[in-house]
Parts: sequence; C-alpha cells; structure tokens
Amino acid sequence: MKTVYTDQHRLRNSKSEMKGGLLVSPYECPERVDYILARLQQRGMNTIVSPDAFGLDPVKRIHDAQYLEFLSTCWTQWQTLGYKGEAVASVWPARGMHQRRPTNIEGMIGYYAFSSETTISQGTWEAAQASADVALTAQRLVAGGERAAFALCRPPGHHAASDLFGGYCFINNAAVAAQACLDQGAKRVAILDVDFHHGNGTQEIFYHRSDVFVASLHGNPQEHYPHFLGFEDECGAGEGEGFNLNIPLSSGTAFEAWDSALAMACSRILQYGPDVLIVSLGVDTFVDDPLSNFRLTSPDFTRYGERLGRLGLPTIFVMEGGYAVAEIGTNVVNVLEGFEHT
Ligand code: SP5
Ligand code: ZN
Repeated sequence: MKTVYTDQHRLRNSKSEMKGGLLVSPYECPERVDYILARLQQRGMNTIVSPDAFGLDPVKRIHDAQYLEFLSTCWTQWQTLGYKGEAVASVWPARGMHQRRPTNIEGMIGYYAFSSETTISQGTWEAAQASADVALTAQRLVAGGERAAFALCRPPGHHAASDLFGGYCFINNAAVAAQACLDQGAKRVAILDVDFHHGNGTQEIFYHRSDVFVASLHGNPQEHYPHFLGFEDECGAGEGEGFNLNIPLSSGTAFEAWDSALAMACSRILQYGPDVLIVSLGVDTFVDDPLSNFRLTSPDFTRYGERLGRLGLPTIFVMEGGYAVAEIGTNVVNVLEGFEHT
C-alpha cells in the first residue's frame, strides 16, 4: 500500500495546548509523523507519494466558505491584536446568546471553535490545506484502482464539522475524501472511525445524508471528549436516519470487547454495501495513550487490521489521533500490515 505524505505537516507547529488550566506543549505534535514514517520505512512499506494540490473546491464541498476564509486569515488577524500568545477562543455563543457571525477576530474565533485546547498559529492553515491534499491524493489512488492507500494526514480531521474547528482538527480530511468519491461516481461511501474519540465533525457533516454511512467506536461521551456528541441514540435524521452508528464503550475497554464492537460496525458496513471504505485511523485506543483509556496492545492493532482487510473493500486509511508518540508508528503500521495480509 502506498503512503501519501508531505513534510508540510510541519507547518502545524503550535506551541500551546490548554490543559487543566495550563498551557502545555501540544500532544498533537510533528514528531508523531516522524515515528510513523520511520516505522513504515523499517517494515518495507516505503512507497511514499507526494500529494498534489487540489485547491479549495473539494474542501468547499464539505466546509462553509466563510469558515475557510476565517481559518485562512485567523493568524494574520490575531497578530494585529498584539497578543503574545497563539490564537485561542475565550468566548462562545453559548445557549441563549445570539448566533450571528461576528466580524471581529476575537468574536469570530469563538464562533468557529468548539473546544479551547486547539490554538491557531503561523502555518496552521497551510498545513491543514496540505493535509486535505494528502487525503485527496490517497482518494485518487484508490479511485484509480489501488486496493488501499494510506493518507498520512496531519493535522487530523474527524472533529472538524462543516464550520467548526477543535480537537486538533480544522479540515475534515476523511469527509473531503468521501465527498470526492461521490463526486467521481461512487454511490455509497462508509466511514469507519476507530479513533478513541467520537468523530463529532464527521457525524455532523453527514448526519442528514444516506450516501455516507458513518460508524464510530469511541470512549463514552458521558466520560470523554468531545462530551456533547457520540451517544448511541444518535442514528442520523431525515434522509440520514439509520445511516449513523455510534458505539460508545466504557473506560478500560480491552481488545476483546473493542473487537466485538468493531465486528458489529463491520457487519453494518457490509449491509450498507459501500463502494469504498474510509477508515478514520486514530491509534489513541492504545493502552499507554496519554489522553485515553482503552487497553489495546500493539499486537491487537494487527488483528483488527486483518478484520478490516476481510471486508474486501477498496479502502482509504486517513490518519487521525494517537499520542503515545514512541509507539504510534508500530501501532499504525500494524493496522496497515494486518490489512495487507488478508
Ligand atoms: C484527533 C484527536 O484525537 N483529538 C483529540 C482531542 C482531545 N482533546 C482534549 C482531550 C482532553 C482529554 N482530557 C483527559 C486527560 C486524561 N489524562
Ligand atoms: Zn482521538
């Protein structure tokens, strides 16, 4: 399987993440990708393809144009305020407040943010756009007949909604790739989100649609980020009713229970009969992940990669989370290898 990669991900290099009332060094850091690349090389999965530039048209199929305009100008506008830190929201249009779009940058960043751990700094927009190009290039490989491709996206995307950023995500790379499949003639796309966190952005984007089936296994939102979405009774609405599947799992879930949930999601995907599968591949389900508390071990990732391979679908892997940096490469490559062995 080919990997699509560009070192432009390094442009996403913010210095601060809000955690427990302190600004800490971001978990979502450039080194994550270095470890993945090193492990791909070591295991001989070393066909690396550079992305092409697709421009904003395919991104605008998913995201609101004013939101993209905000993302692309946020850092420049923030700098005019003379602050010493990175751009971060401090005020939100919460319940009962007017939802009109502010034009001032401090209002606007709160309007478009759903979560304050994620800051915007120099290069964030450029990296986010390159990350979408990585996903679109992988999509094109699979549309062109490859069985699978790995989009080594960074920053990740599954928390980004049509006009919201947060959870380290700005552009929903998996959603952009899914839409590109449909725009090129696919009738049905399935997105399977195995990141520890619920893919709230992906859910929101496709919630009213039946042409994309979204399934997510994740830490129960009663206890875990993103807290407000990801419950079992969110099944889609309108045209989309029955085309969203959430499987929230308890803290401490180990492989056996996790894998039965995956088997359930896989059978729903087969029932749906998609032309292509997109896997939102977060490996923060790993036992030593610092943000999460499932208990998958490195060999478990190989086993579930095999299960994904047995679906027999053209598959685009899109990188999402995973913060146990030293093991992230092993865990990602284990999934891809397991998949390829089927
Ligand atoms: C793409 C992705 O995985 N985004 C995750 C964003 C999580 N952001 C905040 C998480 C806060 C978790 N707090 C739990 C701390 C446990 N020590
Ligand atoms: Zn995650």
